[in-house]
Amino acid sequence: MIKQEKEFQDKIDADLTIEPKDWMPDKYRLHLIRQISQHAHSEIIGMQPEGNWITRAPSLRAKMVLIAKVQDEAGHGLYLYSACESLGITRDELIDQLQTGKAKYSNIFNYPTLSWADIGAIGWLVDGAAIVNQQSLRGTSYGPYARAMVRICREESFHQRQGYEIMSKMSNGTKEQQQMAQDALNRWWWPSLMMFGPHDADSAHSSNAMKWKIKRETNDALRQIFLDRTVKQADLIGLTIPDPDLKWNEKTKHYDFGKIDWDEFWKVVEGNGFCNKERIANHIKAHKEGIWVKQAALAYAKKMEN
Ligand code: BYC
Repeated sequence: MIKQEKEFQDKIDADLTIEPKDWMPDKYRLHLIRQISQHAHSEIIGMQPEGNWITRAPSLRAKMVLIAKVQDEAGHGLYLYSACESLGITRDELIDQLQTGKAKYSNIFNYPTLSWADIGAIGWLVDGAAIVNQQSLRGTSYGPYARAMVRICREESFHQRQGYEIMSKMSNGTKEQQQMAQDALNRWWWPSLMMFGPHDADSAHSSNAMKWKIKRETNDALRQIFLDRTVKQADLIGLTIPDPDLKWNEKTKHYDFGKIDWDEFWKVVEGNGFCNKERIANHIKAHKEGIWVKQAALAYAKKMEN
């Protein structure tokens, strides 16, 4: 091992953060660009399924809360793009990777939002899963990524409650509302479990990610934390988790659960989910239509420099 590499690993082992100007192996840098950009793209694409319901929110309060949440996601994307740029890649390159399908984003945002209850399910399950993952990432070894996570986690916590409130109201509402809430849970449950990525044995990047403390916990460990927490929350509001194999395991003190459909997962992340094409087409369109804003902002900044 070359001297620089040893010093780098020693820092990580001592739980010190790696900062943009520190020496780092290329593989670490590229690993982070891949993960942070995937994370940023997820925040930005994730605005679409929720944005779909802003005009149809059932009350002014619900509309205001949803708008605030969607705006937060834009902010998360921006912190994450900035963290990613500190690794030596430009925003334009990152956006190009997303729009040409070179970069992935979370599987979950390729499912449609069919009813208002889906907005509840996204906040409760999707943000709930994201919090578990992101709380762990607050301890990630790359300083700018870890610091971005602190604020993001606070906001995600509000998002999770926003979703749980909707689900709780609907499951305590009319029979039709209860059915809508259960239907949303049925559709979002399994894709939410997939958000944590493949099982540890099939996770190509986990071994380096754990060695470099990019990940502090494995995909399966985080999935289990989310599952244990969420089953109890579903019980509390009278909803049923759509898994006949779900049962409490007295020995492990965790819930055992059924098989995840990994064929569906790979189909979706490889671009063949319900909404992949629509999500990317919307992103490209928004960029084209908004180019004049970017040009005006850049021209203004240039004028101020002179
Ligand atoms: N979806 O070796 P693995 C939000 C890919 S947004 C798609 O385990 P890794 C919100 C993976 O990229 C929050 N692809 O990978 C926003 C890899 O393929 P590549 C989103 C996935 O990186 C708006 C391959 O599968 N959160 O909360 O060690 C509204 C093998 O996987 C997924 C984050 O992005 C997936 N779910 O672990 C509401 C968290 N999982 O790259 C809410 C940050 C895996 O070799 N990311 N793949 O082509 C991470 O923590 C990690 O990247 C993962 C995957 C746990 C996701």
